[in-house]
Amino acid sequence: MQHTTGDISPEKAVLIGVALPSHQRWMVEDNLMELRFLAATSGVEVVDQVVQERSHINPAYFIGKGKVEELSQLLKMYDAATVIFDDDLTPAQIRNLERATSAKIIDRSTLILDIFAQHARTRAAKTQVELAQLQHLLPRLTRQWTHLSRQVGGIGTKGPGETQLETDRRLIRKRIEALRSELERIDRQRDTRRKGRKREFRVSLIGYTNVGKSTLMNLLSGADVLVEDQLFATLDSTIRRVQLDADHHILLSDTVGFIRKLPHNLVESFKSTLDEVLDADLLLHVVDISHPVFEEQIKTVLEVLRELGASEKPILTVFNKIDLLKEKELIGSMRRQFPDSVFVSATRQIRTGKLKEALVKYVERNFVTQSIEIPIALSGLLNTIHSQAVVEHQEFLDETIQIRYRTTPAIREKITRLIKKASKDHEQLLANRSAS
Ligand SMILES: Nc1nc2c(ncn2[C@@H]2O[C@H](COP(=O)(O)OP(=O)(O)OP(=O)(O)O)[C@@H](O)[C@H]2O)c(=O)[nH]1
Ligand SMILES: [Mg+2]
Repeated sequence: MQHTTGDISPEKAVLIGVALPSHQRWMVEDNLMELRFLAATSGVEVVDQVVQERSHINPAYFIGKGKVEELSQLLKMYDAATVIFDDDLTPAQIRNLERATSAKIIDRSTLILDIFAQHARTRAAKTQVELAQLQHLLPRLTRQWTHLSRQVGGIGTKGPGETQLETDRRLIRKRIEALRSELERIDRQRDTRRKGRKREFRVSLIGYTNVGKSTLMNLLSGADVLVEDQLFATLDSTIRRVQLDADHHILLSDTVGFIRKLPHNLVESFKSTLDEVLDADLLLHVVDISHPVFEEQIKTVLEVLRELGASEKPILTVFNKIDLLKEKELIGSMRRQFPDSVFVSATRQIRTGKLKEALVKYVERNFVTQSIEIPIALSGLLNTIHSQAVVEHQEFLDETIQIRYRTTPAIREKITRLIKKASKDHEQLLANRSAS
């Protein structure tokens, strides 16, 4: 898509939504509002929108033939050359609509993919987006796709008797293969890094796009993750250590937001970015309670989690942006529906202390209690134990120290190992002394 830079005027587009008998009109209108936000994020100017009520989808044009006529007139009137549909179209529908209107026809998935492509910064994100784009494009390739063939064209790229379209398809498949193996390589590197983080309690921020996940990340961790009033400002995972209070800390990750009808290819290729979600001990589901359809957004997020295979994870729901809330009664009714949830404003820092307290409780649930008795000679280990665990009791006896502490199973293991090693070293020292 063309973007606004300098004095080039933005691409103009008309939005189209279809209301079938099973859809409620307000929902279609609301979906179009979101589509408008998507278009704006992608740098397109929306000049008008059309909603058609139909009893069924027209297989040839998606909308009715009469509406296609009306659409052509609208495009002429606004001097616009792009049409964006809220639904995904079949390759034949795209071809027919392009012929009938001479405009560029874009569906919701293509638009989302376009935004992802614009926002991708790292090598991993760029590779994932390009893979998803090509997989979406391949079955929809209707015209000559001269871009790629020009890029890699030349000797050996054109088989005898092949049409341009076939060549393009073949090139795309080849590129898909190359991107897949590149992703596998990136994944292997990530796995190595991930192994080092096993010991900590891990929390993943998840939620619909633009709800304030990155704002919360920055607030809790002092990180500097990009925050924007845009859809999909964040594409890559960021991980930070967050100290909740003197005794508890977590590893917090921020990642890509979800949206209604997230293209399947995209979920597929972002699976490794979303591995943080699968590895988490707790999901922090951020909801924008000031959004008119936040309850729909909650449902969408839970659906995507199911698709990822993460629906069994414990979830702490955080209702954000309470500063924008006009009807405060909503808080009461949501609290009844989600008894363990917290209500905050990340930007105004309202009740964010409550969020930390709730997180401490989750970390504690994972804690185990351990009672030990160590020789006084090993008192040097006390500092380490105090810094890694919550010490509940400590008593110096004649020759030993009794300690009871709480911590994660992994840190308990680490402390046990340290004590074993220190005892061994100590015994060795005693043996050497008595020998000399
Ligand atoms: N009024 C208000 N605005 C907020 C609050 N929290 C976040 N915002 C705004 O909401 C917008 C989106 O915030 P982000 O933190 O980028 O949201 P995100 O969930 O990370 O979004 P993506 O990464 O795009 O999915 C920004 O303009 C924030 O300033 C809040 O508590 N109150
Ligand atoms: Mg973000």
